[in-house]
Amino acid sequence: MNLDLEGNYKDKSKLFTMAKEYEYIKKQDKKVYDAILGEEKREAEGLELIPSENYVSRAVREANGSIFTNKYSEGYPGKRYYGGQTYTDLVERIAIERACKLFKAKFANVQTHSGAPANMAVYAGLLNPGDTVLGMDLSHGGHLTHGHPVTLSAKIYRFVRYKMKNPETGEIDYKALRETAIKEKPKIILAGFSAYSRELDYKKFVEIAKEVGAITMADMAHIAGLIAGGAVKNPFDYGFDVITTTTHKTFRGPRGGLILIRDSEEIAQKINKAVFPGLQGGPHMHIVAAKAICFGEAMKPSFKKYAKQILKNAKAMEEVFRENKIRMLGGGTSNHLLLVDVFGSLGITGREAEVALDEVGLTLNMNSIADDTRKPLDPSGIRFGTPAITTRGLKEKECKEVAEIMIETLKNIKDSKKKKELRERVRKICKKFPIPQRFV
Ligand code: DSN
Repeated sequence: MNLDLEGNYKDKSKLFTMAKEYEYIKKQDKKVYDAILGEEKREAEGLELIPSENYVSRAVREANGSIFTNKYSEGYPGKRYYGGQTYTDLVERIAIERACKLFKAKFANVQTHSGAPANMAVYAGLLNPGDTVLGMDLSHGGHLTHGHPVTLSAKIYRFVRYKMKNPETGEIDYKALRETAIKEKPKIILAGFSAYSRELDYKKFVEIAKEVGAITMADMAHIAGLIAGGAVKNPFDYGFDVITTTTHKTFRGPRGGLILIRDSEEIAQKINKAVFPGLQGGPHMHIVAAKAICFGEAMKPSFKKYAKQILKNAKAMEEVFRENKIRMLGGGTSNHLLLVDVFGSLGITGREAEVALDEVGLTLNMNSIADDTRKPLDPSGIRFGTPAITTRGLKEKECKEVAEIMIETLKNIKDSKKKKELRERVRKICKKFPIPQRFV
């Protein structure tokens, strides 16, 4: 094996050497094996800038592939509907205990499959059909599951929105939020985002919610790892009632969801019932085991360092974009991501930018910007972030170089020769910073 005891590559010139892990797949199913190897090569030879992606530890992947996948365990620890639950109970209790400790919550549901079902479970547990939720507008950074008309939740519940007051600073229009809350009487006020680069004023949310008698829910899917690592504020410190999150993204765990309840047993029971039997059947216990490992990793001092470095790296990229006078929504970043108006600044669309950057080995996604006049499938912006490249070991200096490569690519979008040179620069960084196999 080309790995040292820490799981890092001994020979850094080898970009991917994990093939040995898949010897059974190789023997049994060559087509799937080739697809896995292709993905490994893609991940190893390019840099992942999608702010919701990351590289999990070897231990998380091992738990993901563990024999817990064989087991049905409907119910909750100590109250299951099938026999043979000694170890599922054990592992789920570990996951719950660690999740509660990390976020200072009294209750946690670790069974929800991902972020969208976690949000749906909160709505289903705490609302009646037709009830109102006040959430962030999608084009201002909110998420599809915060009531976009294409979702099932929008067909069942009534969503009303708040926006930023000023897209140049990212400040939320708290005055309008309060007025809407008083007028619409939401049962839930929802804070959270998937394309917003600033911190929220949780205290203001709680004050407004108290005034109108609403429950406060924070969808922290993007920044849960930053909260766990102490790099940004925890909504529970300001009195929020419920947090939903994914366990991948900045959290660096398996693809999955998590719901945390600050202290209300009544809310916790309603949400547990909504997850099972309301929305899901048997939990995916191999994922619950991987979540427990991820939460354990997030408790270590090295994770705190990691979370802080994500922010420093994003700031370093911000500087380069500012120097180049490229418009950033929110005027920059206070978290792990940046949303850049490439159409307004450089006259190229988000899609064109995404394709060109992919050609040089930088993966990110096109994204709508606030009140975008362009369509979501070819919007004005791109969204990128630093969680994955920070896991890979890049620091401020290298992140600045990545930002410079991005800007050179965007300014030379039709110049194939230039893009080839830039591709080589990305490859060099990838060779110097291979994907770590184990980092805790
Ligand atoms: N798909 C996730 C993201 O990229 O932000 C949110 O669901």
